[in-house]
Amino acid sequence: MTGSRIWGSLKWVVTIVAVALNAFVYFYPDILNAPGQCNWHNQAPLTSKHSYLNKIPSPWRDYVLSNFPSLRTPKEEEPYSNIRDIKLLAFGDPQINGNWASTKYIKRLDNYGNDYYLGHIYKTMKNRLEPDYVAVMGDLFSSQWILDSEFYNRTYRFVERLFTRLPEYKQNVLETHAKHEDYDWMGFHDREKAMDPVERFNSRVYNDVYDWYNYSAKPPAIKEPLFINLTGNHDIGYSGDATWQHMARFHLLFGQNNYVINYNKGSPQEWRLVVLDSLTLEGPALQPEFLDYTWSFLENLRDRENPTFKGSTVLLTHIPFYKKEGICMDGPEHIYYDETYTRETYKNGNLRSQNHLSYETTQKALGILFPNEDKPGISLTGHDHEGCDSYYNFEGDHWVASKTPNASQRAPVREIVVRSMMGDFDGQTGILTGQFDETSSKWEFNFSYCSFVVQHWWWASKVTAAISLLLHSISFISR
Ligand SMILES: *[C@@H]1O[C@H](CO)[C@@H](O)[C@H](O)[C@H]1NC(C)=O
Ligand SMILES: *[C@@H]1O[C@H](CO)[C@@H](O)[C@H](O)[C@H]1NC(C)=O
Ligand SMILES: *[C@@H]1O[C@H](CO)[C@@H](O)[C@H](O)[C@H]1NC(C)=O
Ligand SMILES: *[C@@H]1O[C@H](CO)[C@@H](O)[C@H](O)[C@H]1NC(C)=O
Ligand SMILES: CC(=O)N[C@H]1CO[C@H](CO)[C@@H](O)[C@@H]1O
Repeated sequence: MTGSRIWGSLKWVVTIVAVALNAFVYFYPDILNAPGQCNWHNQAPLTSKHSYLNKIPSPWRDYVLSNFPSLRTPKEEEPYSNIRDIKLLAFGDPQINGNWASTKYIKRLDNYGNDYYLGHIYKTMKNRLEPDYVAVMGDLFSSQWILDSEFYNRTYRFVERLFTRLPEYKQNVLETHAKHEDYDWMGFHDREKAMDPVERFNSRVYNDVYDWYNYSAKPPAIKEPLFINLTGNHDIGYSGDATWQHMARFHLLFGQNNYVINYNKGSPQEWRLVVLDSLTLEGPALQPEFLDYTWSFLENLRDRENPTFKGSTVLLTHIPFYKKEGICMDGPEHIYYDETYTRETYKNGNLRSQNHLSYETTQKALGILFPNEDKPGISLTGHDHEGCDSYYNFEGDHWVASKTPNASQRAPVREIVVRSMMGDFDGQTGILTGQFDETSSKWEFNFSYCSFVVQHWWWASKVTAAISLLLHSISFISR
């Protein structure tokens, strides 16, 4: 073969590999996962706005329409239903890193690519499934020991690269980042301290909110899913080291740490979404006020909301509930600062880390959060990157975690520790579907994972595409 023929075949081999890798990366939900796993549970067949596409027999039509959202009947034209399925995507602990002066170039490149790898997962799943809710399960960042400037920089990446959204939904982040001034956490501290406990609670109760920027917008006419950010130990710290500065900037850019949203109140389809800051339930804490606030939230939920609440609860929180060793990867563990920690001696005795909530906290919190014995409940958490699935059964006089449900005394609460979306855990998306069963008059919940692969495949798709483009340009120029 002559040189130019070898060159010509190389060019096409690279091109074919690039096309194959890109197809793989864009269509991974259907290629890598069992049928149904990357869809809502019992999802109704999709329809197209082009009638000739509706003639394609299923399941092929669904494959085509899942992967090419622009061919679908627009969401706004869906028939209105007052019994709308609960459609939530959950992303476990992205933990994005930052760059320091000492960070090597290869690591910087890795961090840069990782943002877009995670963003690719979000974009693919959001376009495919059009969720009403998206929750990031805490540990948004890799470290709580960062300055405000770095906090702004990572939040900027969070909205620009990972979880992209329309401009009006990220205006606050972009403005804060552009101003780049240290946040006035003292002001936040003063306002919080002065607030009456009932007033604080009332400011954490919402009804039928589907859009943070327009409370009257209702699905399907919402422009973005309701985006929920949870506090993680890497965002605000464990209670033994969480400061007012941590709490203030989290509230500024990611929202409140505790709140409840009631849906369909007073109707059989009633349910609620509770966001709970599990980092500030136990101490000893550096700022004991945080524990007061979170417990006060739970107590007010018990006294003010529970008496009129008849539905199912969907709980979102970072730290899993107590369970015996062996049920999940992480067993129970609490670590406290002691005299061997000489760097900041004022923390001695404080809670330094925890894998689970304690047994006592678990008993109390589950009782308050899931008050209705006949209604199934579900809790999604983060923290343990491996993920886990178990049930809290009420047996005798207390809640016991088990791999299997036991409904003999009351409806169990399922706890799903959402496996991380990081490349090392195969870029997971957790898909939670809630469907109202008319016969039993109850919400039923189903959960599945849609898995991607380690980030190297995503990198390979970009690199081969770039090389292929380069080879084509060279051969075009040198013709
Ligand atoms: C944040 O990003 C800006 C540039 O956008 C940079 O000047 C600043 O040093 C960064 N902050 C930190 C703590 O690295
Ligand atoms: C808010 O939503 C309502 C109901 O969909 C709509 O009529 C209104 O125009 C929206 N307001 C804004 C500012 O987008
Ligand atoms: C979560 O954080 C994003 C990014 O800052 C923000 O757009 C969104 O509104 C936040 N959610 C809440 C409930 O504040
Ligand atoms: C289910 O719970 C009941 C008590 O409520 C207990 O007697 C029974 O042994 C449990 N069943 C299993 C399989 O654990
Ligand atoms: C765990 C769980 O709730 N799984 C349910 C998912 O949906 C199927 C079919 O409706 C049920 O049979 C499962 O029990």
